Order: sequence, then structure tokens, then C-alpha cells
Amino acid sequence: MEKVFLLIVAASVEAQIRLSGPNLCSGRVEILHNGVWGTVCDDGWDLTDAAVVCRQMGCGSALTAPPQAYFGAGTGQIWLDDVACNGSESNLSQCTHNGYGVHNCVHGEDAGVNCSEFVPQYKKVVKIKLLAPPTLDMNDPAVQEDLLQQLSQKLKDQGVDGEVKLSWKKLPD
Ligand SMILES: *[C@@H]1O[C@H](CO)[C@@H](O)[C@H](O)[C@H]1NC(C)=O
Ligand SMILES: *[C@@H]1O[C@H](CO)[C@@H](O)[C@H](O)[C@H]1NC(C)=O
Ligand SMILES: *[C@@H]1O[C@H](CO)[C@@H](O)[C@H](O)[C@H]1NC(C)=O
Ligand SMILES: [Ca+2]
Repeated sequence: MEKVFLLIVAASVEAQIRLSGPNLCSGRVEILHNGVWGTVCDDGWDLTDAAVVCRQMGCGSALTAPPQAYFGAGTGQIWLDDVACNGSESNLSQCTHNGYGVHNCVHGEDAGVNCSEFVPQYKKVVKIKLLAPPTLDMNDPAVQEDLLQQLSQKLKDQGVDGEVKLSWKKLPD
């Protein structure tokens, strides 16, 4: 007998950008490239670009795109300059830019974002078809736990990293 379950997955995906600021969803934008964190220059930095960062972070929409090291100047690499997102990108590195490390900026021009959420909301909804023998009691906590363990491992194999929290509910037949 085939049962369909809705699986809600809340996991922190492996971070390729981070925000250095007052909360997890506001701050100086930093991007990971070749294992090194670096900043983004504010030349051309606007709300459309900030929106891509907020979405990528699971932080909702962009309220503002503060320029000029509003959240403090970073150090080290300045990775991106002349970033120009069209708004449909799912991550910042897909936006047009000069190329990693190609810039005419100083850290006083570090770009920032202020997103609408305070805490990243990572959520993915995965639909799973489960071949469950009619004898399997899905209300049994031990059965649930065993399933979640297996699914958790599968998700990790697929690159969903960090702490994975799962919950599920049975769809109406
Ligand atoms: C926006 O940029 C992405 C990534 O470069 C591209 O795939 C997409 O076609 C662009 N969309 C528009 C409307 O230009
Ligand atoms: C972001 O986009 C780049 C370029 O397409 C890709 O290499 C990278 O894996 C993407 N990162 C995430 C977190 O999707
Ligand atoms: C950023 O947005 C939050 C709402 O998410 C707001 O409360 C806060 O004052 C803003 N901070 C800055 C520095 O703009
Ligand atoms: Ca520039």
C-alpha cells in the first residue's frame, strides 16, 4: 500500500554568504570564495541586489541596502564590485559582477543589507512517496523516529547540511 507524506525540512544549508551585523539577517555582506570570506563593494549596490541576499539567506525581503560600510568596514578580500542582480537570481554569485577580486574599492564602501526577518527561515517542503506495509503503525513514535533518521541521512547525502529538523504529516488518502 502506498502512502504519501509531506515532509517539512528545516535545515541550514551550507552557507556561502553571511551577514556581519546586529542580527543574523542584517549586516555587512560577506561571500565565501575559494574558502576565503570577502566583502562586496557598494558601487551600484541597490535594493534589488540586497533582495537576492535576503532571499538566499532565508531572511525574507530587503528593507534597505545600506552602503559605505554602514555595518562597519570588513577586512581582507573585497570579492565583488559592480554587482548588478536582475532580481530573479537565487544566489548572489549568479548576479553580474566584475569577477572575483576585480574592484576599485576600499572597505569603507562595504555593502550591507537589512532584511525583513531577524532569523533565517530555512524551509523546504519535500513530498515523499512511502511504500508502507499496512502493518506499519505510522503513529508509533519509534517508527517515526526511524524514518526521520533515514531521511535525515538522505538529505545530508544530497548536501542539505547542518542541523536537520524534520516533521511530517500524513496527507488525506
Ligand atoms: C537574470 O539573471 C539570471 C542569472 O544570470 C539569468 O539566468 C536570468 O535569465 C536573468 N533574468 C532576466 C529576466 O534577465
Ligand atoms: C550559487 O550560484 C553559483 C553559480 O551558479 C553556484 O556555483 C553555487 O553553487 C550557488 N550556491 C548556492 C548556495 O546555491
Ligand atoms: C533592520 O530591520 C529591522 C527589521 O527587521 C529593524 O528593526 C532595524 O531597525 C533595521 N536596522 C537597521 C540598522 O536598519
Ligand atoms: Ca567599483
